[in-house]
Amino acid sequence: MDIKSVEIRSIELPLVRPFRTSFGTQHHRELLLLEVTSRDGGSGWSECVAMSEPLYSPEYTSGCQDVLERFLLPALFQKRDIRAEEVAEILKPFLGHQMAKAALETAILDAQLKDEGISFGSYLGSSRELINCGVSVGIANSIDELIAEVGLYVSEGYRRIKLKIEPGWDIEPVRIVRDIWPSIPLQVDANQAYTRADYGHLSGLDPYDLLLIEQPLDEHDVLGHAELARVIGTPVCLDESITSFEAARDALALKATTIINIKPGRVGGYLESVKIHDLCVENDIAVWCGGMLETGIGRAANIALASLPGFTLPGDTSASSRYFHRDITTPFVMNDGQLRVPQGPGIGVAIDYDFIEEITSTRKVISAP
Ligand code: NPG
Repeated sequence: MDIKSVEIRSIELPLVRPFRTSFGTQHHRELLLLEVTSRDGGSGWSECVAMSEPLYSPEYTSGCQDVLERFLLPALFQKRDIRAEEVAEILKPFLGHQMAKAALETAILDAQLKDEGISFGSYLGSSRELINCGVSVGIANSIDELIAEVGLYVSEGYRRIKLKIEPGWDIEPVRIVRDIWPSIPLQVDANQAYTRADYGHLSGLDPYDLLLIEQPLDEHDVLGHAELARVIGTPVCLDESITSFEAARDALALKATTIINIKPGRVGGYLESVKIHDLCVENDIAVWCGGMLETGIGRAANIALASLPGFTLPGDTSASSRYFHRDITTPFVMNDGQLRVPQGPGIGVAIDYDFIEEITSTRKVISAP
């Protein structure tokens, strides 16, 4: 596409309930929305999944806005008529900033696919129309609150439960949830909250038949994860450590992970995600699609990705109602624990422009020279 301009907005949406993890509690989802407009009138949307503070990853919303404006957009504007497949290579000289890069590539891909009349799913290699949904449950204030929240999600039909854990909130909540729901697929996510001193403690999760433990150690401690994987029974799954195809390849070679969580923002986009998916399929490694409290715009593309054949485990791809009272697109409604992959061109969902307008705190249009 021949880019005319890119609009970057900051929006803030209240969450239906606070979401507590080992790296903090979210009450709202603040994020950037990008709309890329082409000279022939087409447009494409994306969301940048970075959080307001660099607590999950080094990126954060205002940092993303800055790198987009100062470096990434000027680099793209140097070339007329860009295809989404070229974006990563053009942006490669700028190190890191996967979430900002992913947002730019995704908006361009949306515009390109809308123009060509192709859905994200078909383009990425979707193999089914419905995906199985999991749900991520934050650290609760009490065991009673935890049971109530898990009970709500189980009654709504979610096919897998993920519990956030941290030191002091791990074996006991897992034991109780497993006791009440003996056959529900269950997994835990530590977001790097443990150290190499905790291997013995984490083996205390072994009796509870967990699908996996996600990112127990520091994101840079890949060898630590390999050591842990040798001494605990629960399969180890990496999230924060997998920031690229190369990181995934090396973690697999080191046997630091036997399952991979793919988050397109964390790895620099949907095209890199497909490369990681293909690598995992070749190596017989299960993958699942992570979530970062996306609005309907990011969710639509994630659901398309989660319909690729290697995504054999339910993802953190929940219904819109899990996050927001009102979404910024037609809401994703779960039926029998599944969501339907959008079939329309591009991300394939209708955008609620009026609502976006209402919740926009800042907006800036950056025009190509
Ligand atoms: O359903 O989108 C969701 C949330 C899933 O737990 C979830 N995400 O560490 O994977 C994570 C966590 C997260 C949320 C990470 C927000 C970063 C930001």
